[in-house]
Amino acid sequence: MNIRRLLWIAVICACGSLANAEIVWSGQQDYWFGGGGQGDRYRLGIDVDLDSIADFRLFATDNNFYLIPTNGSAALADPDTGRYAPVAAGASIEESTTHYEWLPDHELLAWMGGGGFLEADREFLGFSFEVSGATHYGWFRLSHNDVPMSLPGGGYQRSATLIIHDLAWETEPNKGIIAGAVPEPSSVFLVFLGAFTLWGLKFRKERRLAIETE
Ligand SMILES: [Ca+2]
Repeated sequence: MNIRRLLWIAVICACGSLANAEIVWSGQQDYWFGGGGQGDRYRLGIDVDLDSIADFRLFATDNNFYLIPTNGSAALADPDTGRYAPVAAGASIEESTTHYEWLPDHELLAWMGGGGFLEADREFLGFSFEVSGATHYGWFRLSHNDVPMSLPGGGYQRSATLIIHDLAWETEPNKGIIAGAVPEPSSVFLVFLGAFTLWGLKFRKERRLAIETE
């Protein structure tokens, strides 16, 4: 039996505990997403609640990182720039989050020299998404590294990475969540060990598709 099958069995066994959970947390995952330098394009589907419907997509090309909310999702943006921006640890992510607006659009997270998540160090992106037509709130914890790489013969190119450390979401509809809040230690962790396995599967599948079609 391979490790992937074992993970999904763990998911099934842990699902019974979800009924009483309020916040679902991924555990520390530290998922690295490359920036797609030199014309490459990478995509990653993120299924927050494991219903096989992507709630967000990450898109990267030439070291520019975009967030694409899907199926009614949105994320918090700075109304002055119109772009996604970090919220402070401990801030309440809710329908009316002070100093932010909800943006449902394909928009930049970070690019060379700019963006709300440029060189972010474990910063929080507040998000909302829909489960059976009801709105739920959550957060991603992200870091961004923008590293110049020397080239033979001189010069350099950039090689950026976006790191998704973890995520959490509130299972009660319309209830806000505190940025950085996690549940009490429980078997919920096992549920999202499986979730990130799904990310990986989607990533490889979509990446192949991107390579084949673009
Ligand atoms: Ca979903």
